[in-house]
Amino acid sequence: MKLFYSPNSCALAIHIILEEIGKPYELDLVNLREGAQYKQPYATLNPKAKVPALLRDDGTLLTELPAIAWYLARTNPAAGLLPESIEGEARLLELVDYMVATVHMRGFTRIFRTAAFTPTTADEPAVQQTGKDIVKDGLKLLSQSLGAKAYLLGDYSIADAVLFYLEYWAVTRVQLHVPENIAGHLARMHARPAVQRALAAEGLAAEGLA
Ligand SMILES: N[C@@H](CCC(=O)N[C@@H](CS)C(=O)NCC(=O)O)C(=O)O
Repeated sequence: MKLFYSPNSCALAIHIILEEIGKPYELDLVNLREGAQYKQPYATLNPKAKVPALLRDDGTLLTELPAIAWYLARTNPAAGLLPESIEGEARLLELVDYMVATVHMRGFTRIFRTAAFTPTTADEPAVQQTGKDIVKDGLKLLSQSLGAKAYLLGDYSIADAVLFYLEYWAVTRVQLHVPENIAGHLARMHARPAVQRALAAEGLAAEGLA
């Protein structure tokens, strides 16, 4: 298996999940800053021009973070990365979709790719502010979901790897104040060896702790 990633992108969630599973895999760097997602050979392999993407041993490519995370968890049940009940799995998918489709795509993307949301430079501060508001509202809702639990679903799951990149970005890239239990979750994630290995491999170790 091979993960196509770019350092400090949302592919970090999949990188962590692969480390949690502990089976051999390869990493292939698609440097987003250099526009490698639009260049060959990646452009042909993944016409969506996004990371993460997972090249599986049968030669097929799987895209979209929630699908990759779920596939890895389902095909590696011994890692215990999914709740056992259907209700638990439905709640997990509900959270993952909200984190990726709303908090990341509608929130962080406005902050990081501001010009893509308006043709008018003068409007960019307002777009950024909207992005920050979406992220803050999202983290507030996620804080309520987390409550006093150690992890989003109680036991550790793929949803926590997804929450990690959001809270990590909030703290290190946007310097947002995050709710106390989200800061606690971030610290708990930093203590996991799989997270430490993924961060170190991406050159990100030791960032993001309050
Ligand atoms: N919906 C996709 C979105 C992935 C995504 O937006 N990835 C970003 C990195 S965090 C990317 O590849 N951006 C490159 C670009 O937009 O040019 C997923 O869930 O995997």
